[in-house]
Amino acid sequence: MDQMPAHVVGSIVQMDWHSTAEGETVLQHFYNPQTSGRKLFGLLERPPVAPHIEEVSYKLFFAGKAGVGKTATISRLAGTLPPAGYIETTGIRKTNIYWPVKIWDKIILFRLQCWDAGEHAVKKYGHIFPSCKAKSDGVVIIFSFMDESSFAEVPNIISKVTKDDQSPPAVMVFGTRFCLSSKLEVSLNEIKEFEQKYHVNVMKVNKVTSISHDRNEVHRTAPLLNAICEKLWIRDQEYILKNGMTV
Ligand SMILES: Nc1nc2c(ncn2[C@@H]2O[C@H](COP(=O)(O)OP(=O)(O)O)[C@@H](O)[C@H]2O)c(=O)[nH]1
Ligand SMILES: [Mg+2]
Repeated sequence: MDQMPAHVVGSIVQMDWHSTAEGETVLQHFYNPQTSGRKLFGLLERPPVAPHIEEVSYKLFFAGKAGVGKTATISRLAGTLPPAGYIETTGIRKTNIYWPVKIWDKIILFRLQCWDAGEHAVKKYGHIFPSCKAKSDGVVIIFSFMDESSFAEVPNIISKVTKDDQSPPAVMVFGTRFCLSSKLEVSLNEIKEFEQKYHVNVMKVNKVTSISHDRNEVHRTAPLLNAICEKLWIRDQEYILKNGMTV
């Protein structure tokens, strides 16, 4: 694991920028007028934002026990409807998510290529996990607050995705089905200990009962997307710094 202390989330990316007039103007191009949800962009598409806006592209791998909500979380980040009911992801699924952020005084368009694989495929075919992990810039490890065993697996996944790697991916941990009014299987004390031990912030993803297709969806999802983009940005800066110093 990296030895850097966990940074303060929101110290680089402007966390409330999407609610400003400028942010809303840019985000306008990300909606699908037919569904009023966000648009999905194909491999060769890009949201029609001003051409001077710089685009950066990253590969993100979503890992975690089957059923914890990897596919549902990606749909939520993409602003699209999650699949109805539980369908195990077959093979590898890639979803492109475009998200604009403001870093200092500059708007940067992040393209997050999210890789997600079904448990069955990972177990059956040995190459699936390595190919999802290969050259990934970030790994989002997902566990469920309602499943203690999924949380117990997180340290193993961290070591699996960071060991023997010259430039390990940024590691992010999301806990799904978080709900203060229910009895959680994973306690907040356990989370605190984990955060101190592994120097990562655990992002709590609220239990979603229904995804409403309104533009407020963006405001609920923005903190997660901003935190991901900030982590990736910091990893790049550290990489540049490290290599600059060793040359
Ligand atoms: N209530 C609730 N259900 C969820 C949440 N996330 C996922 N689910 C449900 O849990 C099941 C498994 O989710 P899925 O994303 O397919 O898990 P995966 O195997 O990790 O990709 C699906 O039926 C989802 O609808 C959540 O935050 N809240
Ligand atoms: Mg899945």
